[in-house]
Amino acid sequence: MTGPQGERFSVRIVKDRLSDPWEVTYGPDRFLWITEAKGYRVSRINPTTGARTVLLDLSQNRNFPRYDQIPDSVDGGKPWPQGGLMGLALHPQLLTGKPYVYLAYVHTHEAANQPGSGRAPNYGGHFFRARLVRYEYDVRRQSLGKPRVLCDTIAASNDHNSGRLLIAPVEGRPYLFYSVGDLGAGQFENAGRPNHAQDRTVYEGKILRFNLEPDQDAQPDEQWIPNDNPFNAQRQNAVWSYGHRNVQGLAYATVAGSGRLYTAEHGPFSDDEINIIEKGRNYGHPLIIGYADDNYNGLAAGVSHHDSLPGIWHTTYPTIGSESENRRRIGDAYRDPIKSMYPLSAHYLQNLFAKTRANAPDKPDWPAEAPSSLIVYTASAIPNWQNSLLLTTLKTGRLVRLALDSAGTGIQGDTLGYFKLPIRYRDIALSADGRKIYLAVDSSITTSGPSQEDPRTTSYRGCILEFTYLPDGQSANGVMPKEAFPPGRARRKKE
Ligand SMILES: [Ca+2]
Ligand SMILES: [Ca+2]
Ligand SMILES: [Ca+2]
Repeated sequence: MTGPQGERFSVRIVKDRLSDPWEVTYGPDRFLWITEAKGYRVSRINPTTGARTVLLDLSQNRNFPRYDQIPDSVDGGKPWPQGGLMGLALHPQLLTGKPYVYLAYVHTHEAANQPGSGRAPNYGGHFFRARLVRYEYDVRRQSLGKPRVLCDTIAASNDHNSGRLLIAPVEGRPYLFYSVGDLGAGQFENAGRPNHAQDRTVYEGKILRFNLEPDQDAQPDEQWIPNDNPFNAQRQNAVWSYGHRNVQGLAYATVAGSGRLYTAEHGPFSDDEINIIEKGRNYGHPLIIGYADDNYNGLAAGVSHHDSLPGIWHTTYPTIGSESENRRRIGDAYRDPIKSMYPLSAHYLQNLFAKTRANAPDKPDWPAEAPSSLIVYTASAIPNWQNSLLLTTLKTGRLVRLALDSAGTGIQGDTLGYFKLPIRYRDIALSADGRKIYLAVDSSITTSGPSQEDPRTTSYRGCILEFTYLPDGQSANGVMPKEAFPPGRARRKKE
């Protein structure tokens, strides 16, 4: 496959028949560590042979069955939670004395024993609970054991669980960051559920920070919360930043001498965001969508046609009077995104909202891409790629490259798209040398249309794909093809 700047890649399936691979991490052992969202297994995969070892099966640790495989007539239409088994993070000293593996998964459906769909009345939502847990990796037995729970009371949903884990340093010391979405509170089945993204005492719509090892505090749950977290009070509080909608991309990199935490976040209809996360800051949701540029004035972060729900847009999301006024009210704590993809006009949004509220058959589609993961490309193997953000998308099935500016605090140049296919890319990992890109692909395809008949894509489901960069003139097997002399641009374009 050829990229927009003529970059050439070969592609192959490393491992398929996975049950919705959700996390793929390139370990210090040069193996791929993966979680399966529905299969609830943690595995190590040899990237060369595809051989896999299951290290842990968590399916006995959830109190609900595979609703996605049970007919609604049997389970009353109970939904599978968004994600399931989600984030995984490896301790930076995994192989040198700290054999710790951190996992996030949904463990409880609070309505599992109730009849019917389990949804609270008046679109009040589906209530699940998620857990963060640390396991120890036993290299000899090839298993994960000795679980210790960091937190098991994180509210979850069938929507916007986020679920990404990342270990990143703050002032030279590594911590565990975890993203919790707003649980979709304000839209669809959760349109009547209260939204807590602006409430710093609730872990919804937040990025949380935890210790990698317990500290000396008396309370077991506070042992996992850093003593200098920004909103610690009488009780310690894992919240690191707030005002988030659905952060599925978390990445850390040092650019121009400064380390930063970057996120990729889902926008509602427009305005997928790239943010730089700072301690204690407010990222605006649901009071400011994308930039504080007033395109959502008079609108909200969601809209429904259920007139039993509050406000003019029939949602628990507050009506936004003015984004710039909300920015002024939040004050110094507010941070605008460094990039919004893509700020729709107020006119387009007003039409979309009016037609959605009326449940009109000609509701317009919207361009939000649903970014599912993020990594910073810091290697030098692919020309021009150094210090680019790479994010995968669900809705548009592509890898997006955004070049950071020289300071690492802004985006410069075009939004570049790669590997576009009618599939849902879920996560990204890079080989240590930066030549290989590993992408996790959902088991389901939601895109329809003629391109779905591409025979190649029928096998690109529930798998890990490996894209290998081919330096100029080199073919997939490393041999210079005869017709590549001289390497003509016209030929390249046809591929
Ligand atoms: Ca503590
Ligand atoms: Ca924001
Ligand atoms: Ca805006």
